[in-house]
Order: sequence, then C-alpha cells, then structure tokens
Amino acid sequence: MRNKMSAQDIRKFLEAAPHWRHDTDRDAIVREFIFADFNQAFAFMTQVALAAEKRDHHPEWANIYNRVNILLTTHDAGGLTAEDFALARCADDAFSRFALVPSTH
Ligand code: H2B
Repeated sequence: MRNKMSAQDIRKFLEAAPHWRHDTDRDAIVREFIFADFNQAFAFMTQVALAAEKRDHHPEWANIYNRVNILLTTHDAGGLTAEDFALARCADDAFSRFALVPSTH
C-alpha cells in the first residue's frame, strides 16, 4: 500500500507547482490546462495517457475542446500519494512543451 502524503508534503508540492489546487473533499490535486485548440489538447492527453500507463497510475480527467481538466488521487490509498505528484509533474512537463498557438492543419 502506498503512503498517503502529509499536509506538509501537500503544501510543499503546491509551492513548487502553483497551478495545482488541493481538492480537500476528494483529497486530490486538480489543474485546468488550456491550449490553443483541440489538436493540442488531445496531443497533450496522449502524452499524459502514455505516462499514466507506464506508471500504472491514471488520471480522472475531462476534455472540452481546448481545455483539459485533470484530477489526481490514488484510489487504492484513498487520497494523495507521491504517485499523484509524479504524474502531475509529467503533465506540467508535457504542457510546457506546447507553444500555445494554433497548430497548422
Ligand atoms: N490510478 C490511480 N489514480 N489510483 C489508483 O489507485 C490506481 C490507478 N490503481 N491506476 C491502479 C491503476 C490499480 O487499479 C492497478 C490494478 O494497478
């Protein structure tokens, strides 16, 4: 069983990754990513999906056109673990590689 993060661990993560927010009802971290268009949003989701599958740790997420909302929590642990922070960093890294201008089709 993976260890749940302490309040201090969560605070530290949020200081380093300020675009994420702690959803205390779910004991999850959430972030909205906004792209230039659907193409970029879906390309981003593909990258995060591959990272998730590799880590055997999967997001709860939704996509509406150019927006992707991600919620991360560890279902097996009933709250946040280091796996959630690691996948959040993967998502942030992937996002940082997108130039937020529409792709040419
Ligand atoms: N993802 C997340 N976010 N939480 C989990 O507890 C989890 C997962 N468990 N992906 C994994 C898969 C588990 O169901 C499999 C059997 O390893």
